[in-house]
Amino acid sequence: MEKNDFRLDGKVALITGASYGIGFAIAKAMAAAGATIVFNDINQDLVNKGLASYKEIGIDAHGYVCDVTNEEAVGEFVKKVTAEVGHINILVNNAGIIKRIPMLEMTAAQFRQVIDIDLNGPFIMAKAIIPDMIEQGGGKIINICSMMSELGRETVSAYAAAKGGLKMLTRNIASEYGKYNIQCNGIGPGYIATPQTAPLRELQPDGSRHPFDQFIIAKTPAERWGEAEDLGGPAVFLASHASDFVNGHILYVDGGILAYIGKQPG
Ligand code: NAP
Ligand code: GCO
Repeated sequence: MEKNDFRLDGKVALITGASYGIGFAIAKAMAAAGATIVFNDINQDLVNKGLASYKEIGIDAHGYVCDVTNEEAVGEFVKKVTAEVGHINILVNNAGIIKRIPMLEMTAAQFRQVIDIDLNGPFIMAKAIIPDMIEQGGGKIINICSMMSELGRETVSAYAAAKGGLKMLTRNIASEYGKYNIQCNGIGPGYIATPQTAPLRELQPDGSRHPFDQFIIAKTPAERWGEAEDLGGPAVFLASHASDFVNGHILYVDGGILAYIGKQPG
């Protein structure tokens, strides 16, 4: 093992939807390991907010407006980044949404929207970037999966279908492009305290913790929600030479939820 196997110096990392949240934390960790950071979000206001946040912590990031579901826009985005910043060595498919609606009340349009962003988006991004990775002799793709890549729960049918599909897209990219020295792996975060899960952690009118918040604490051996920063190290590992023989793997960073039956009530 070379001493700098965990470094990302000289690499360009593109993290989608990384103005804040998990994407921002992963970008922070990759920058600390030496990577040049590129990110996108769906409007200029969010990109500007992201650029200011990166600047605040000393990261000179490159921000672009791009909707990951728009194949033409993604093609232009990737061309622009390659011309203005350099060849993309690391792609993190992080952008994603969730809709918490009972399946029988969810419209097909709502279902399609989640699938479009959470599954079609990563496909479109990877398809746009893999050809240049092949030209460059290899690359790293990290798809941000979920507990819902393995488990279901009420109200998240579209999200679970998307994240289950993303697990298999990860394995398929690994299978199809591993021969070009492209490693495609997933990170499956547990329950992480970000804007996406804020509704599940809202204090109740009587000041008590949200029932779902209490449920997650009981289901997690670590007895806490994850912080976005908990995902930085695993992401740097999967983006670095230290993981060159890891391919098609979903690395669950969940405090032990998937291993644990849950704390007995009372
Ligand atoms: P978040 O706080 O909602 O951030 C998601 C980011 O993606 C936002 O910046 C969002 O922009 C952007 N985005 C949404 N649609 C997009 C599109 N079409 N094109 C480009 N960017 C788009 O979510 P998060 O909690 O950081 O989660 C990030 C990823 O981790 C998601 O894939 C999520 O499914 C996954 N995840 C989260 C958790 C968790 O507990 N938080 C656990 C497991 C997996 P807007 O603000 O404009 O929507
Ligand atoms: C939910 C949560 C989860 C997390 C995450 C868990 O409503 O159950 O939002 O889906 O976002 O995906 O790994």
